[in-house]
Amino acid sequence: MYAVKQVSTLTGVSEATLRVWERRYGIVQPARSPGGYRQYDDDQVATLRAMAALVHDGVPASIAARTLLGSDVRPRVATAGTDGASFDLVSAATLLDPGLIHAVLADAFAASTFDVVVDCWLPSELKRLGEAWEGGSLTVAQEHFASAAVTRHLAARFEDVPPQGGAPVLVGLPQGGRHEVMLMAFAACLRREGVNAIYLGADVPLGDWSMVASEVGARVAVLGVHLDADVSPAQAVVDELSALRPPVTVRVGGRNRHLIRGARQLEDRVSQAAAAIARDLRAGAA
Ligand code: B12
Repeated sequence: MYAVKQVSTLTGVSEATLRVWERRYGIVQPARSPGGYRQYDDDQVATLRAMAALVHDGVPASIAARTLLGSDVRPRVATAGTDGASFDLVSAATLLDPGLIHAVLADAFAASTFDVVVDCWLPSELKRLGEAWEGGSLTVAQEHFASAAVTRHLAARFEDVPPQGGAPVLVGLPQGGRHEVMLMAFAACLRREGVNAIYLGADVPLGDWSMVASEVGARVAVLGVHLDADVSPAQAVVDELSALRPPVTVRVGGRNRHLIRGARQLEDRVSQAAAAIARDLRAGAA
């Protein structure tokens, strides 16, 4: 167990801030010694270190806490005209209210940087959406309503940045794959990094990948690999593109990416993954 002073040294966060994070966000709940002093365990120190790193990267403390605490915490996105009530993506989906979902998205993107929204807020909201759907409190139609609104919003952000030429990067899902939202967010990040992202979207047939790569002269492709059922179609795309001469380098993102052979794995945070590709392209190493 660690005392608050030791935790402050270990995390680089002042004792006062540690107490504020605990009181305001419930980020950790340290035990108390018989004398009433806070006592932190290793897991709690690790959580506070992660929180400190996010805040250091410019993530607002409230969003950092939400990200680390996962979907248990209801993100509050205030919307205009709702008498101060706080709404979120799941509430907007439940109500099937187009004006509200538009406001929730506009507010979320206005409240923070694009990167923070797509790296922190959006994944946590999508997970909550999944839990509500899985738990039966949201119908398929309500989930579709929300996913489609988010995808449209992200697509608009993609279109906001005109294509700038340069080495094309193909972005899509393998045959059968339909979990497109974070891929769209990733493609918008790529565009914002100045990369010539060619967005192919969901369920791209195997044969089309090499055809498109040859057509546009792409040397890099990015695939999202989510469900177990996506693994084998994704592997087939990687095998086919790597066999082209010259080969197309494939990068993979999504929760099942580690099951793919012959492709480099991208990290979870889509903005960071896009930045890494942009860096590699600039260095000629993609
Ligand atoms: C929206 C949604 C759908 C929508 C997708 C609409 C769309 N346009 O995208 C629709 C309705 C089509 C759908 C269908 C299905 N879905 Co669905 N879906 C979801 C939901 C709610 C959100 C998906 C999402 O965007 N997740 C993205 C983020 C939040 O999670 P993540 O996958 O862990 O991704 C992280 C990283 O990997 C990274 N990332 C993701 N993609 C990429 C890509 C790149 C390039 C990079 C760098 C990073 C990156 O971002 C996240 C950051 O932490 C999830 C719930 C959930 N927990 O994810 C279920 C979920 C993924 N779906 C699920 C299921 C079962 C299905 C169906 C099989 C249901 C059915 N019976 O038909 C089908 C399969 C469709 C298919 N063939 O692909 C399950 C999967 C369970 C499992 N472990 O395999 C989930 C988890 C829901 C649940 N709890 O049951 N789904």
